[in-house]
Amino acid sequence: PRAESGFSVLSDDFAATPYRYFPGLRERAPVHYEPTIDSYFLSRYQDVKRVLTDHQAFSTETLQVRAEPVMRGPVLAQMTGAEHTAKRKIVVRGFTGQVLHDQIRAVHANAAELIAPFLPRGRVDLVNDFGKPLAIYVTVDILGLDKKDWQQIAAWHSGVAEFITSITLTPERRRHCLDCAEQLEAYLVPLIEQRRRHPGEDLISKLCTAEFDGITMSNRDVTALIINVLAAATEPADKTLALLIKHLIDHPEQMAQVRQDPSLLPAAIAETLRYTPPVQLIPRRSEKDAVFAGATVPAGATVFCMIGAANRDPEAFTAPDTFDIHRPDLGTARSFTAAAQHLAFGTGLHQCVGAAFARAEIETVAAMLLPILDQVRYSPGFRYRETGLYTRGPASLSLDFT
Ligand code: 2IO
Repeated sequence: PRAESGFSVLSDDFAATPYRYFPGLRERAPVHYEPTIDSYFLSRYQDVKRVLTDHQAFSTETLQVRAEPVMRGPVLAQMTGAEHTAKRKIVVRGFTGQVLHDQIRAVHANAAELIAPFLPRGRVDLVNDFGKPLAIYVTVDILGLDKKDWQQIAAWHSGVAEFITSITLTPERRRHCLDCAEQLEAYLVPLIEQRRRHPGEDLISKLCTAEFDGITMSNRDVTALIINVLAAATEPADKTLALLIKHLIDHPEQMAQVRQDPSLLPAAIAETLRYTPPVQLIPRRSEKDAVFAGATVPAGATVFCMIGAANRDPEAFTAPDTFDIHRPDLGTARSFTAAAQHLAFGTGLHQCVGAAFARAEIETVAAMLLPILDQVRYSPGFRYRETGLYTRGPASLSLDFT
């Protein structure tokens, strides 16, 4: 497929199989302009890396329209300077050490509870039966929300996620998303006020009482952060898990190796994130004219970093279209840190603050599932299909086992 005049990343063809178009984009249209949304799409590894690390030239101002309306306040990724440093440290503390250890216990308990009813049946849709509810259950536990509200929270989350991950929204859908966010905010604010008075061990309490360099979080900060955590811990989780299991099913030799040696799981997760990043687009605003491979992006433009395309750039990875958990250029040990080679968590100052949690969550669930899902294979007649341009993953993954 050629990425030339007339080609659009908003076309049905691209949505069906984006990976087929990445080589053409990288080679012939590394700065691809979409007139209908007045945005530039960058597909080369070095260009994406530059945009995400040159914070002077490329800002996160895009989030003011893409996120703030549903986050009900400014999120971490929008902040700069001392405020960003302090509040990021507070959030890091909420996902490290003993706290992370307790969160992973919750992951394990929730995963065991959710998979149990499917064991006697020998069949599960890993996305809709398991991954999606699991992601919500875990987030509800971490935030110390009431488990009985999970379906309501899941519905509000869908609206919030739809808003953040849509390239275009009809006025009706936009209204629906904003309604979800407003109801979620109305649900959270009294809870935040109560936790301020009587703090517990949950993340909401920790955010309310935290202080760094004299900087503390307002109710608006906490609300935005909680909605941010809800979206960020939920939206990519079921996708990453399903993609990992899919790639291992499609590569039986590597599946056997991981089953035999679970210490290979981090490499399998990192390679899944490189090969098929669940977050495919990261937006930035150019603060001055910028030249890429001869093409100019004007100041004030919206720039989308194409993470899926960058992660398969042959300039950055050898045989990029091959799934290989042993690839030497993966740098597994660093894959969940600031030194990661792949760009699935972004890079630079705003790199994913939940990367260590994400790795621990997926590793815990996969380590639990693999022995249970003995002889795992696609269910008869199952047709694999991925959806999403912004976040992307399997629509479903129907599996038979034992
Ligand atoms: C609203 C796509 C859910 C994040 C943004 C500030 C969200 C931010 C991301 C990821 C995943 C989302 N951006 N996590 O890309 O916190």
